[in-house]
Amino acid sequence: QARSLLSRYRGCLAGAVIGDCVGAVFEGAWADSIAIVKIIKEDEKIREAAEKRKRENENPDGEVSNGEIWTFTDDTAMARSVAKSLIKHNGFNARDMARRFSEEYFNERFRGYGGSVTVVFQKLQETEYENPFEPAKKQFEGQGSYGNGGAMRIAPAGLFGYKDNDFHRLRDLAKDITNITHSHYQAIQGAVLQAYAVDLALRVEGHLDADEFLNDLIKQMKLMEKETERFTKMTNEKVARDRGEERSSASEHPYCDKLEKIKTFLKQEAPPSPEEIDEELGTDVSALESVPAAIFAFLYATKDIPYLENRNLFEKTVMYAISLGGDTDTIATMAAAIAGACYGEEQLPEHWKLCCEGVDDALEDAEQLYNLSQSS
Ligand code: 8NA
Ligand code: MG
Ligand code: MG
Ligand code: MG
Repeated sequence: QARSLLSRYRGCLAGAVIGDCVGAVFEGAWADSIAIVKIIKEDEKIREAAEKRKRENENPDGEVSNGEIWTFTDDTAMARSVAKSLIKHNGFNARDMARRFSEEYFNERFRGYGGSVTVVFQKLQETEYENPFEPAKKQFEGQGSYGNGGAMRIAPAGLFGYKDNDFHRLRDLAKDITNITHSHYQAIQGAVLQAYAVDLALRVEGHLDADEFLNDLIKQMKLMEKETERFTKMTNEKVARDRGEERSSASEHPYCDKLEKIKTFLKQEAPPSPEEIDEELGTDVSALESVPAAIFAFLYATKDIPYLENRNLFEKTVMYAISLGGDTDTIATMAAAIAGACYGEEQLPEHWKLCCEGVDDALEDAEQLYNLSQSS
């Protein structure tokens, strides 16, 4: 099935919005054996809302629809700022992006932002975006935030960087975008990993080879983790000392370890349980414990999953990602961005597109990013 590049761009950004909107319903939920059934029920609700909307649209003289809407959260609010800033400047402009992040937050504070990132918005505004990277560096006593707030918004960078076909340039772009709010190396590495995954997904032709996909990611992440190896070792040892342990057993290349673990999960006979996935990959608000889960969901969706037999690969990715529990909107938005880039807009269910807030806006941004990718 040939998927046009434009369809992939649109699938990626609109897909990300859908993952956020549907995932947000389940944010913080614990994964359990009936998680998928609850998600199917929610999907039924969306289908009914879409039917209602369509009927009302066909009958313009009838009652005006105040039809139910699945609203987006901080993930989409920030992703659209990234997209619009890249489009406006045909590249990265730190001050402009910082301003967009902050203004978006102060206009709509209710979008469910992370607990600490709002301090950054406050300081950025107070200093009139003079030094757009400074406030983030001061977070967590100078450590920087390791939250997934960089990775959750990075998909437009994957679309913007696609034409260069250059991992180093894409890495630098994802770093810059993330550094405005998240300076911890794990937040940055997670955002780079997610950007790479989107880029690779855009390039998948025909059959998706999970091993090849993972090996490509591991190759790039090895280089990145090599650079932070010594620092990671020091940090791990300090944490161990603080806990009164003699040695640290923590890894110096945690992203590569998790990507390897995904390979194992995909190969093993019995499907991994939600508990195992949470334990080995993680499903929380940190970048390290959510980006690998999103990549895993995307790859696992090519398998047979109970209750999802009649769904396409995009739907399976989103529903399975949500079923992992934890930071569901963010894991689903990241998994959906990758799946949308791989499978194209054709796989986005009509009723999700109709009822998720912000889909049309994302489609327009995607179109403009596509146009930029076609001009040099
Ligand atoms: P952030 O930078 O505020 O980080 C999120 C949280 O991670 C912080 O509030 C801290 O608890 C913790 N954290 C990050 N760095 C450190 C550190 N160096 N030391 C100790 N603790 C640390 O915000 P963000 O933009 O990264 O957050 C993104 C997530 O928050 C997304 O999931 C988004 O949807 C949102 N969110 C998630 C939930 C949830 O429970 N899943 C709820 C509301 C909002
Ligand atoms: Mg969110
Ligand atoms: Mg955990
Ligand atoms: Mg979240």
